[in-house]
Amino acid sequence: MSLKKKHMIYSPGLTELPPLPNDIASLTSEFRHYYTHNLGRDKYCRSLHYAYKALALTVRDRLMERWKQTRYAYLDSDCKQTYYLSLEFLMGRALGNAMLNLGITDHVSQALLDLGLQLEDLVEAEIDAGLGNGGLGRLAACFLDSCATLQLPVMGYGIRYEYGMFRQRIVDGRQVEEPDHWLREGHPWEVERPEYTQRIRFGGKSEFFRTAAGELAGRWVDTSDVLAVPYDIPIPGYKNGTVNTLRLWKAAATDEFNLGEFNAGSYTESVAAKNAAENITMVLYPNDASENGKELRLRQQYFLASASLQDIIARWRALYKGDFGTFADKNCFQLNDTHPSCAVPELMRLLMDEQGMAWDQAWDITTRTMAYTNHTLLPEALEKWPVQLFRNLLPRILDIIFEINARFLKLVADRWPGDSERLRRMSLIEEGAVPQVRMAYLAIVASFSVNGVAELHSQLLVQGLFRDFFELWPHKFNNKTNGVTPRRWIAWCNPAMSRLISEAIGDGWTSDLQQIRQLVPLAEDPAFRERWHAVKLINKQRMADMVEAQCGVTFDPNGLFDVQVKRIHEYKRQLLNLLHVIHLYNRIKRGDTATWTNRCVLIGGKAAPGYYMAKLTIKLINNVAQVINNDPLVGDLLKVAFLPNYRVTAMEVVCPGTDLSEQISTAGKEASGTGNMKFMMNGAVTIGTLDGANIEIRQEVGDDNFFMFGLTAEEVEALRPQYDPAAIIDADPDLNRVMQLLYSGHFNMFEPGIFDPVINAITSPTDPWMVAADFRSFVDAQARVAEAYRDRERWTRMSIINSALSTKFSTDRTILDYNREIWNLQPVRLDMKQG
Ligand code: 26Q
Repeated sequence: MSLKKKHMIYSPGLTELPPLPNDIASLTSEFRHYYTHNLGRDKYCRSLHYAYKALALTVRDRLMERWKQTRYAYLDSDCKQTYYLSLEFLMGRALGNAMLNLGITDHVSQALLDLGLQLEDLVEAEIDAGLGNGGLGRLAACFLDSCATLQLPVMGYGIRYEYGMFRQRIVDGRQVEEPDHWLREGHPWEVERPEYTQRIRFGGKSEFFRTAAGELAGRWVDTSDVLAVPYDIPIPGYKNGTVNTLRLWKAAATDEFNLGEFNAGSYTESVAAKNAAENITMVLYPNDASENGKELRLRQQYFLASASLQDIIARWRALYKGDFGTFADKNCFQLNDTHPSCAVPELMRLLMDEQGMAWDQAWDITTRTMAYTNHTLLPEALEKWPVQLFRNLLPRILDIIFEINARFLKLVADRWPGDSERLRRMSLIEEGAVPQVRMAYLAIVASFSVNGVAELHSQLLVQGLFRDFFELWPHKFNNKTNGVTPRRWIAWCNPAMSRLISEAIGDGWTSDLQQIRQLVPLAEDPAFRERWHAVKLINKQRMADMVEAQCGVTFDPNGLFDVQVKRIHEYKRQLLNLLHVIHLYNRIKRGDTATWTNRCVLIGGKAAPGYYMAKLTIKLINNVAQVINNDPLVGDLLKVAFLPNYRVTAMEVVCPGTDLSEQISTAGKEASGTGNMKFMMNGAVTIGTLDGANIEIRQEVGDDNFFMFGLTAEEVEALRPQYDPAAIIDADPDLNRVMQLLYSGHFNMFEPGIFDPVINAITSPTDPWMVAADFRSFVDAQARVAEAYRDRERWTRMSIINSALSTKFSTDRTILDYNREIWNLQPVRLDMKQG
């Protein structure tokens, strides 16, 4: 105690500073200060990185005061808080977003110009924070932006992976993965907080004992521990003085790590063995469907859950000591899919084993604070972990899961006496050769709210995967349709369109997207349409420049820019897109071009490294592109490119430049989609199936402004038993010709047979994704697209209407829904009004 006191300081004068000025001269002088005095660079330094870093530090300084004030305001108001627990936060770049939300972009740009520097060049020097796979991770990032903008006390908790999502290179048309060591040159946005380090247990054994009061209690002994060290990242709201926190945990070895070996004299070996502990946060798993049974992944999940909960409980105890009476009224945990669902048994353990609570009180707190969001409809993607793995790694946690299950099954048995089949179906433990823990069921049983991410998805969940649970607890289930933040996905990534919109309707739309509806009547104004079209052309040229640089393919901005960017997955049906491309190529070869719309097709996305069919699809796209782009007969009629290393930063260029957004998943398989919303906001028109949020997009814009095609989710399931792709191919001359081209090896002349698995998948009556079933309908819809695009006035009208009616898809709306129906937080207004 006295030791601790000696190291403590109390000096208000140390931390009370006036706000930093944002005028051009101050920005210039601080930028120069960081560049020369802090980073030690001089006029001979040629690396842009240091200029970026100096600017990042200058901007970060302006967040610090607001960050502190936000913390104080939350403490002072004693408000309820929500914790967004997620294994992924796909943040992308931070600099532009911070400047935008502080409202200092123009001043910074001018300050740099005075020094002979271009802001864009410095922005480009920042490496993406790629700590996520795709939709689920990016959604978490958009949520944080909206929570800060709405001044809601929400904190993100995640993992500080040393290596983020792999970089994708294309070699000979195939994906090659390279490690993404994104922290190599430092990350100026993070602040290490070693004083909040937590200790995480693994292994050992669980035992029961009698407390002094004679009660039976559990404890976890002989564990091998790992430290969790937090790094905080500021999350600025839009021009409102709020700065929230994203806290990311890094694993570190304890000092007693392998003490045994140390004492035996093998000092170096034992220090080297620290690696094992620090491996936990080394790398993001690059699968966007669950990878079953990997011990390291379960370690990551428990590590995040335990570190975050211990951190929250430590803060609670600092204020309320041992009184947990209002804990459930003041705290909420939103689980981003089942990945952090170890939080359920871990909160029980902490409350019982560490805070001495009895089961019923701990369970009451747990079930009043946990809320679970589901992001998938694919049954094979529901997370399950072998019981044996839990027993070895987290024995005390497994005890608690068993106890939760025993009490839950009793409840089910009381409600449906004698229905043992139902007990088997609903058990948290799947019996079989390898008994497994069903994580989704664990999350449902412990949560007061379970939500899907689009209307259709939420409906299908309660009719399908979670039907039994819906019957038991209908009140738990609800929908929260996804969104995207209009700050990054319009204001930042599309400055030309933002200027035009603000000139027309003022700039209130950035934080109140409802206002963008005022563009609807302007769609009928020819002069406005002309300006809108001019903006699109600028954005298409920017995208074409990127495609030229990255793929070596020339896109003419007068053509229709037809884009599908997302993870490569069979259910997303990049193959269907490709079949249409081959069909167009075939038409050109046959001279069927009397009416024609020039088209530039861009496909991009990463395949999970172990997903064979997805990787083969990338190879096929590249081979088809190679043949088409080099056929002199084709010329500008059709171009095809595969964009390597698709990521947040690439989407910032792609979505403003796109005319046609491809959202063509097999109906009933894509939970929501969020790329569809980014495209819509930026004035792209969608060609899509009735899947996920596409349905709601079509509802907003109407059938005239959306190209719908394909079977419905219901029709897909009805057709499945008698699905006969061979008959479909036979009956459709266009599809027949496409398949003939594939069979003939036209796209793999020197690589015989390599695409046989693709051909077999398409022609198989058990093809789960029913690519052939939707071919005709897709090609017909594409013909309507081509016709619409030839009428420039019509297309531009559709484009404006899509932006104007995208209001629903702002995460500001999504978050207000979460807050009204799940979190019940009070916004905390701050005195510091601007920036
Ligand atoms: C789980 C266990 C082990 C290893 C990996 C995983 C894992 C990791 C990531 C499982 C799934 C994911 C990611 C899923 C995802 O991104 N889903 C998407 O979520 C979006 C946001 O709600 C939706 O819009 C998409 O429809 C959905 O596919």
